[in-house]
Amino acid sequence: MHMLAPVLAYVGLGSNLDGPAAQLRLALAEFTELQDTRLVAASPLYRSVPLGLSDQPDYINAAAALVTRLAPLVLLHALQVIEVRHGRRRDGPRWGPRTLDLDLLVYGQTCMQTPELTLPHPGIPERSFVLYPLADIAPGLVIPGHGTVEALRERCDPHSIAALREMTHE
Ligand code: A4P
Ligand code: MG
Repeated sequence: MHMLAPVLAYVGLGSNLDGPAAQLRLALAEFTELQDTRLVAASPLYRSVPLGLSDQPDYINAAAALVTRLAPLVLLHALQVIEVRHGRRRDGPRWGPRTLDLDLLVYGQTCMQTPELTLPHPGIPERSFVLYPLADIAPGLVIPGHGTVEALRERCDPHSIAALREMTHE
């Protein structure tokens, strides 16, 4: 069977329900079980002010690097299986609270725009909860059309995000 060459991809993790930090730590462990995929880096966890609906708990956010032979849509579907396993429901409001949100931020240098998948993820340039963790694991990563993660992070609001202390149980 034809095998795809390995590609470096980045995933943004977010949760603000049912023990968000534990949700993220478990999701990172589940990444190590993904078929044809290796977890190569994970950022520390951050606490961030909710974007969108403000009447919801703070989020815990992180980013992870994967080397994968899965095609973009196959990887997205594998991430959605993990979201569902974490009790993710899609009947709430857009940008409302969730147990686990996994966004495919970047897949190599691929640019695509389909109803199911936009790459790179369009929210990256203005989201400090994406750029702070991503800059920890990939400061020199170029977001196609937007420059490096480090340069984007320097331009984003530092007041809406803070590193989470280690061993916090929230
Ligand atoms: N989709 C398209 N492109 C992608 C991509 N690159 N990665 C499609 C993942 N999914 C992508 O997503 C809706 C649809 O987007 C999917 O069916 C997929 O095919 P969803 O996860 O079902 O719904 P959602 O997450 O509620 O919508 P959306 O617009 O993706 O919201 P965001 O942008 O994920 O924002 N505040 C803080 N502080 N931290 C957060 O993590 N997250 C959100 C959610 C809001 N506020 C937040 C945070
Ligand atoms: Mg999402």
